[in-house]
Amino acid sequence: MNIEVKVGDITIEPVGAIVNAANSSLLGGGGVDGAIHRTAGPQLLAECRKIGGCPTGSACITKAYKLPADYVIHTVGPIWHGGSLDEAGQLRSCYDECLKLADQYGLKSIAFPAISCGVYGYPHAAAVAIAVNAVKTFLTQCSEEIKIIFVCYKPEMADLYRKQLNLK
Ligand code: AR6
Repeated sequence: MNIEVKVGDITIEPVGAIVNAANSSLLGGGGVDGAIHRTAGPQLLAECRKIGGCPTGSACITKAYKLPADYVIHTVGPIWHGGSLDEAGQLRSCYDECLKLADQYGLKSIAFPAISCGVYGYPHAAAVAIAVNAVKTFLTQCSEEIKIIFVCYKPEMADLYRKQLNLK
């Protein structure tokens, strides 16, 4: 499987697209969203403003401006409310929609942060299981070679991905 797990800052990844864990306004925020907008520069916010928003579970693509990636795929993860509001379905949809865009744009690599695992409060192990399942399903169905990188800010999160992927 063409899947890698890394600890670090997603904004330095020179990939086809980095995924942004955005909010539905697409107008920036804290966490990985703040880091991406800070590094990309104000043109990213201007392009996001034109898009006008993105519903939870959906994704949209922009240029990456000063980032080393070619594109940013913005997706809006669910806020965790205890699990009865289809948070799992919405999180799965985030991964599926991002991967669909990567495929449509013919990207060779895509880097994901742990969507919804910061201020949105999704339980980490459950979120990691959804991320890994979505990516594995995509890779078995996809005809093109595409590399998937899970970039984790914290080593504990990387351990969860490695465990889910049966990597050492
Ligand atoms: N590189 C990789 N991962 C990161 C980075 C980074 N530079 N910075 C943080 N993380 P969060 P969410 C990890 O809160 O839960 C924003 O304000 C972080 O440790 O960024 O989906 C948006 O505007 C965590 O594991 O996203 C929304 O309002 C993961 O990225 C809201 O937060 C996601 O944490 C979205 O919340």
